Amino acid sequence: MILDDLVAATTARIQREKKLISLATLQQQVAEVHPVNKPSFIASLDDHFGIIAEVKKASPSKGLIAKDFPFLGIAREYTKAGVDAISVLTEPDYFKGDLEFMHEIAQVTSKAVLRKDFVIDPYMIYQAKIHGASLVLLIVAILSDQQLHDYYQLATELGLEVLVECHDESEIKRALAVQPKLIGVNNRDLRDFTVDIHHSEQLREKIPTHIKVLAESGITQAAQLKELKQHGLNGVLIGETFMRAPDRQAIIQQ
Ligand code: IGP
Repeated sequence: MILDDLVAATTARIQREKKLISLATLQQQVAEVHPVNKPSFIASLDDHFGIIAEVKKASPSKGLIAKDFPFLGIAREYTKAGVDAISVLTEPDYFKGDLEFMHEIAQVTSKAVLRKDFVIDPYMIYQAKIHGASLVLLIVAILSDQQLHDYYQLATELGLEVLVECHDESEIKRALAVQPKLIGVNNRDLRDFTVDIHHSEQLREKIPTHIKVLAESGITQAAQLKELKQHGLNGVLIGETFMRAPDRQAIIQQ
């Protein structure tokens, strides 16, 4: 399945990157990073339904999404439209992302920034911090319990917020073991790419209400937001619909 390919590609990529810049160097750099002046995304969910807008050039399920990819302009539009955070794909092989996109976006937006990648090594968490992220994604399906625990801890120590991504009830159980503040339920099944937004509504019930929950993927209409709110979801992560919108500000503000 695609996740195995993504993990293999990411593992190889990180081995290459470690040869160029060692973990020890990153650990040194992280100590010199200025504290991020960005608002807490998780705290923002206390008083409203949150929106994370994603900057994504391509994906394994949809192929090329944005032929023209003015990523800084897109991030500025998201910022002006008043989203709560910007998610930036940094995975190069399947999503045509780049850590540099996130680095530059973090400098032009006042919003929280999420590193969207397949974190399988602490190295990537240091990178996220150094390149301006305020949140990292940890995908339960690709991590052992020990890794999930250790990476969650490391991110927290570095002052990053964590979005723990789950797709089914057994993953939610594993996620709850780290006492996360924020869980994302991915509506897309990465085995066959089918999307069902009721998925996040159903799984919301399995998560204690003090934990914030986002619905991720497949959101195309404003009416769906209303429905998700009614089911106790605290926010959404939207990629393709915003990327393809001719007028991003108008669609986000409606
Ligand atoms: C956004 P969509 O259907 O709105 O473009 O989906 C986001 O949820 C999706 O990109 C995503 C993702 C991920 C990407 C969810 N989990 C993990 C990469 C890695």
